[in-house]
Formats: sequence, C-alpha cells, structure tokens
Amino acid sequence: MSATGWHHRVAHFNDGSSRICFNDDAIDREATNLIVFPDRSESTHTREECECRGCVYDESQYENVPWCYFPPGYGSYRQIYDPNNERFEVPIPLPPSPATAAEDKLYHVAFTPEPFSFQVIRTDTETVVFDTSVGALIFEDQFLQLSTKLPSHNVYGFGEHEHESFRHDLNWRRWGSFARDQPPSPGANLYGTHPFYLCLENDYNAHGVFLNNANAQDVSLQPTPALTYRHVGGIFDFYMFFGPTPADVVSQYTETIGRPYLPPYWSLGFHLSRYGYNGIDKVKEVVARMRQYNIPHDVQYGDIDYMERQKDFTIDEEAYGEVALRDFVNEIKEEGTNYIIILDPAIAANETTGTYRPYDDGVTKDVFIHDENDEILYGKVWPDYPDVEVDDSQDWDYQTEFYRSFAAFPDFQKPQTKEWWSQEVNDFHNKIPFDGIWIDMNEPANFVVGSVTGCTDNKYDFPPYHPQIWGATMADKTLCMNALQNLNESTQTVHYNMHNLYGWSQNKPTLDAAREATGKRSLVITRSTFAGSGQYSGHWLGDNASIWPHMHKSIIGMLEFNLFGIPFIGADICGFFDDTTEELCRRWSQLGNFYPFARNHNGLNYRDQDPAAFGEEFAVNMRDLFAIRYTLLPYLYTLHYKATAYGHTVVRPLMFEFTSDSETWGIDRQFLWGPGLMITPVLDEGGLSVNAYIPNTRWYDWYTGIEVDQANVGKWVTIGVPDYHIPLHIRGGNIIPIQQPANSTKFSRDNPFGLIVALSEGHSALGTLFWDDGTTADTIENGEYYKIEYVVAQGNLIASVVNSFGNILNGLNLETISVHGIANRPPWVKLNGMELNDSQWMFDDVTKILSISELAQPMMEQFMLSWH
Ligand code: MIG
Repeated sequence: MSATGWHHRVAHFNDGSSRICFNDDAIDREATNLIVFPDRSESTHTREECECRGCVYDESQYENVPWCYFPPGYGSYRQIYDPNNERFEVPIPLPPSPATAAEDKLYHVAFTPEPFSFQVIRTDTETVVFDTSVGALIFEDQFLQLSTKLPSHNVYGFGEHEHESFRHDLNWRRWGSFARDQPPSPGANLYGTHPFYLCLENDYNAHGVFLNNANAQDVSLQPTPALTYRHVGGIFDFYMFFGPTPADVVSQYTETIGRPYLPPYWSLGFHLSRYGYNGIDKVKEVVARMRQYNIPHDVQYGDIDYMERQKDFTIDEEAYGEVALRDFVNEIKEEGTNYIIILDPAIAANETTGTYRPYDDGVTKDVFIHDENDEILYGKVWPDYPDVEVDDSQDWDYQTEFYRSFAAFPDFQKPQTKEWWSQEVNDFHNKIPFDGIWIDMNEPANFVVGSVTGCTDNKYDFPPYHPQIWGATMADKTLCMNALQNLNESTQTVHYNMHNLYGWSQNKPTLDAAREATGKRSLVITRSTFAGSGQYSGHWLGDNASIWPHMHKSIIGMLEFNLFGIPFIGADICGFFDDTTEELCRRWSQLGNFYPFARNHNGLNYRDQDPAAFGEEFAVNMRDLFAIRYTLLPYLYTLHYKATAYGHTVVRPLMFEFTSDSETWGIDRQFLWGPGLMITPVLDEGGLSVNAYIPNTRWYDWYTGIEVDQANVGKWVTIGVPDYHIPLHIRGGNIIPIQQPANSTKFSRDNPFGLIVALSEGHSALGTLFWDDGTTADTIENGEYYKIEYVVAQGNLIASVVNSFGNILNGLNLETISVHGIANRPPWVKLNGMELNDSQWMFDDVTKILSISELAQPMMEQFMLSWH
C-alpha cells in the first residue's frame, strides 16, 4: 500500500507483529479528540498499547466512551486510491450521478489539504452534511476508516439489525454488518447488509448517504454527533442524496440502487405458514379451519418439511407425496389460495452422488463455490443423511455431526448456475405448481465453521480488523473467507468480498426462474438482502420470538426496510420461536394485518398459531380484522405501484409526512400506510389503551368515520383498545380507494369498489388507483394498467383516467363513496350533472358523513360527483 501523503505509525507488539496504528474516532467531545482501538474491545487494550500508537489514554468514567483518545492533528490519507492493487468493487451496476449543471446542484464539496479532509455542504442552507475532518481517513488493503460529523442527531437506517428505536441512539453504539444466519438479537448483525442512512437536519431538510461497500463492516455512532465507518476491504464509493424531504431522499436512493419490484396482487393478501406441519394431513386440517371460518387466505406455504430429508427439489413421499401435494395445491388454487415453496441454496452433496440430479448436474456444470484449492467447498446445512432416524432431543452439534450430510453452495454469479437453478425450479414446478419461492439460509448459512474441514490460517479469515460482528471468526456460521467465487462472468474473487452479496446474487436468478416456471410475475421472498434486493424480492425480518418486544421491533424493521427500497416487508406474525399466547397472537395479528407482507409463520414444534387455532371467537374476529386489510387492498396496491414507479415508501414513519413537527421524529410505535392511513397498534401485554400521537391536521376514525376533535390533534392522546380493536385513522386530504373484501383476492378483485374521501382543512383531497391484472410481469413498464386520479376541490370530486389498458376493469363499478368532513348537509348530490335520488345518498348531521351508495359508476370511466 503506498498512498502518498499518508502519515502512519506502526506499533510493534510483544508478539512481534506490527500493525497499523488505526486512527479512530477523532471526535470533538468537549474539545478533546478521541481515539479508540477499533480492533479490540475497549476494555481490553492497555495504556501501553494505546500510547504505543501515539494516542492518549484516559480511563473515562463515562459509560460507553472509549478510553484511548486520538490526539489533535493525527495524520490522514490525502489520496484515496491504491496504485498497486486492484481493489474489490461491488459488482452491482449503478447509474452514474445525474449530470446536473453546477448551479443546479444542491451541494458543493470543500477540501482541506492538511490533515486531509473533505466537507459536503448543502448549498442553500450552508449546512455541512458530511465532514471528515472529525477523524483520520485510512485506506489500507484490509482496513478502511472514515468518520463524519453529522449535522443533527436524527439518524435513521443502517441494517440489518434489531434496533431499539427507529431514530438511532448515538451514544457510542457500534453496529456490525455481515450477513449472518442470526435470529434478531440485541446488537447482532443479522441476515443482510444496508450501508445507508438518512439524516434529518435540524431545519427539516433531509439527506441520505449510501456507502456502496459490501465487505464486512461496522459503523460507530457517536454523540458528537458523528459516525465512523470501518470496512475490511473495497473502496469508499459514496452516494449522497440531498432530498430535500425525507421522501425525496428515499426516492433518490432507490433511483440509484433500483426501485422495488411490484408484488403480485395476491401477495398483498394474508399468508399462512409454519415450519413443521410435518405432513399434508396437518396442512389440510389447518386450511379446512381457515375455510370453516371464512378467513381470508391468499397464500399457503411449504417449509422444508415438504422435502425428502430437506433436500431441495424433492418431496417427502411418506408425509406429503408428490401426487397428493400436487392435487392439494391445485385444489387450494381453485379456492383462491396460492402456494409458495421454500428453497435453500445449499445442495445435498456426496452421499447423493449418482442419485440426486441437482448435485450431479451441479458438479458437471461446475456451479458450486470452490475452496482455496479450487475444489468444491463442502459445508453442512439441512440435508440429512439417508436412513438415519433423527432424534430431535440431541443437541445441535450432535445433530450436525451425525445426521447432516455434506452440502455444496451454488455460486449464483456464474452464468451456468443461473441456468442450472432455473432448470431445477422449472422441473419442480412441473411436479408442484407453486406460485412463488421463499429463499432461506442464503447468507449463506452453514452449520459448520467455514467448511467440513475448517479454514486455513489466511489473511481473509483472520483480517487485521475483525469488525464488530458475531462469531469468533469470520467464517462462523458461513463459508471460509478465502473460498473462490465469481465476481462476474469472467473474474474470480474471494468469499471475503462476496459474502454480503450472496443473498443478493440469488435474488434475480430466483425471480427469473420463478417467472419462467409460472409464466407470471410471481414472488420471491428472501432472507438475505443487500442494497438493490428490493428489485427482485420481498423480505421477512427473520426468526423472531413470540415475545411482546418483538412486535415493536418489527415496526422499526419494517420502517427501515422501506428506507432500504424493500417495501414488501413483514415479520412472522405471532412469533417464530416459542409458544405464542392467545393475547400476543391477537395483538400481533392486528399489527401484522398492516405489514405489507402479512404472514403468520411459526417455528418447529411450537403450538399452533394459525388464525383458527384459538377457537371460534378468535377466528371470527380474525376474519373481520383481515377484512379491513382486504377492503384497503386497492390502496395498498397503489402504494406499491408508487414505490415501484417513484420510489415512495409504502409503510411510512410519521416523520416523513409531518417533518416539521419534531414530536414525530422519534415515533416508531405508530406508522402510516402511504400518506393517508395511520395505524396505532397495541404493543404491550395487558394493554387496553394506547398512547397515540395525533399530528396536527384533520383525522377521521376508520370505524365510525367521525372526525377527531380538533382539541385532540397535535397532541398525545389515550385511546381505549378493547381486545379486538386496533386504532386506525384516515388523514384529511386523502382519497382512499377500497373494495368489498372476500376470503381471497381472487374473489375480492371482482367486487364493487368504493372511495373514502377525507377532506382536509381546505376541504380538498387527492387519491390514486392503480389497477392491473395483478399477475402479469412488467405491467408498469408496458403500460398495461389503469391509473385513475381522484381530486376533490370545492365540493366536486373528479375522477380522471390517466392511463387505461384492455378490459381489466370491465364490469367493475364504483358503488360507494363516503365523504368525511363536510360542514353542512348539501342540498343535492349530482353524478355527471344528474341529481342522485334520495335513496342513493344520505348525510348524517351528527357524524357529518355524506354516504353515497348504488352509484353503478363504471370504474374505467371518468366522472364528476358534486355536492355543492
Ligand atoms: O431455522 O426452513 O428463518 O423461517 O421456517 C432453520 C426452516 C431454517 C429459518 C427460517 C425460518 C424457517 C426455517 N429456517
């Protein structure tokens, strides 16, 4: 490494090694610069080691504050390129920055030569949004560090972790990112990597920063406010977005990394899953009780227990049976329920030779990741050996050693792997006509460290800096870091560089394969993600537990994934690990009813938690609860369209819509669907009331339609929440398209539509309906949809058809409109100039709701409704 102008010191340690003296958080805390040892836990480094690095040692009494300080004026890199090495760059093609004329740019950049630093400044406010002068910049072969002083304490994003709050705690918190098969746990690096944050400046402008680096990394958040990035490879490839609104930032970010995929309409319905139905009879029993109570059910899952010994592309003949499963899937599809199968990337190896085509073909076609000797790397994941009786009471290590066979890991960056995968998926679809694919374990997860023979001592498995990630070594729960993978079609690199991209690399090939197999838009749900995964897949928040705090955490995760461009997001409703309780499952179903991806999923051997598992009263209430969701699906689908077309969020923090109200900046126990619907779930055991913040505007109760008293807006209010109630409020200024619900979208899509018009202070409102056939791919690109804009002003509602296509709205009528917030009874109501008769409308003088019914207005035609 020979970047000129770099002043570094080498510290010599007792073991004879010499290490770079890592510059660190040179943070201005009470005018003192700080340094910590990034490669050690703060409590283990000694005064000697610290001073040896030219740093200042101070056993600070403050909690979390590092003891090893960085003296002022410590050296920094001036040039950040590496003339001698070709460095790893993330192989995701991103568009170049838009060519903006200098005078139109929202920012400018300033450089300080000595010690080197740079500042990025928002031009119109002079706010310094990024300022590296706060710490030394380091650019070594396996260590990169850069600090920035932040313009405010309002920082959101970075993933994937279990965060306690949506707005970050900046009190010396360090978050590592390295994709890991890791159930949500405090401080852990979870399944995916999202090096993106959004910062709301104190004058309500927002900016976003994406550091396009996929190597293992951590970010230290400091109270200055500041943050420090540390990465073990790659380059500093920064993208900054200047909003100025938070919504603009997300839109600009997703324009760069790729806008989210539009999920099929059916996938917005209710999904039901569990690990360990353990046989088709149980699946049938559960589906039967869903039908018994007429509970909406758009998707049923098959987890790994449908497979023979948990091998991809096989069916357990005893417990399921190919013919029986196929017949069952065809039958539920008739009833409107789709079927999604799980697939794991790891392929059963060795013992299957000659008997298992996915492995045999994979070997012939060279699809698997290689070890450092260029032979197939074998780990262990699910596949069991044949002819072993699995004793679940044995511990994990015992099971791994004695029951699990070898497994090989497809390298999805190889072109032949995509073909091989697609062939297997297509052939399996001929057996079981599934509608979507759920890809799990793609961190990639491995039950042994590195490989069945471990890893060698090499610079990738033992880098000089081990970021704050879980596991004693980098290969913990995954592959050896020096395993060989394709970077692109023709070049190889090490797993060290590609690890965080493994899930991402599987996303598109799986969607492509699913589309080919089904001939439809299809759906992929992935566990591991990187920036851009939202273009191909949705995500669930992983193996949560049936505990109350995980409900709140799921809101935070869901809001974050909306920042990350993966709005089709949800958590396992009622919890994955542990037995749920009736109360927890009831409250969680109320919350989950408002996850974009609403799936009740359960772990192995835990008590049943499907909506009909708790008896009749519960089941009937679930049916009514889900009916609210199904009523709102035209609105939810339109929000997804806006995410795909414009990069809007679907689930939205209050702070996005009420940015100038600082009370909203920290709210993460309430959330919005788009601009118009606020959801305030119960998140605590025994809770029979919630504290809700009602931002200062007009709101209408979903259930009664009655306006929230103006005396209660701009305030925290207590709302009573009986057992079967979740507070929902429609925000003035919105027109919400709705449709009469049914027990699946297959039928609800044919039902009459309605509009809920919620008037603003100025008695106006806006809304959109996006409608396509719900299952064809690329309808937006191909213009194969209807788009209708609804506008209310001065007592007129005008519907304009701004895009039309084919006959997809034929025969569908708008039947009901309810207008909320009219001051006085109107003298008449007219549709296209013709007065409605008295039976078609009524005005309630108490609730102030104008209710119109039996309109019979064709959805595909423009119209005007007047009441003024
Ligand atoms: O836990 O396929 O996160 O949703 O049910 C082992 C079985 C593997 C992890 C997933 C979970 C799924 C389970 N899988």
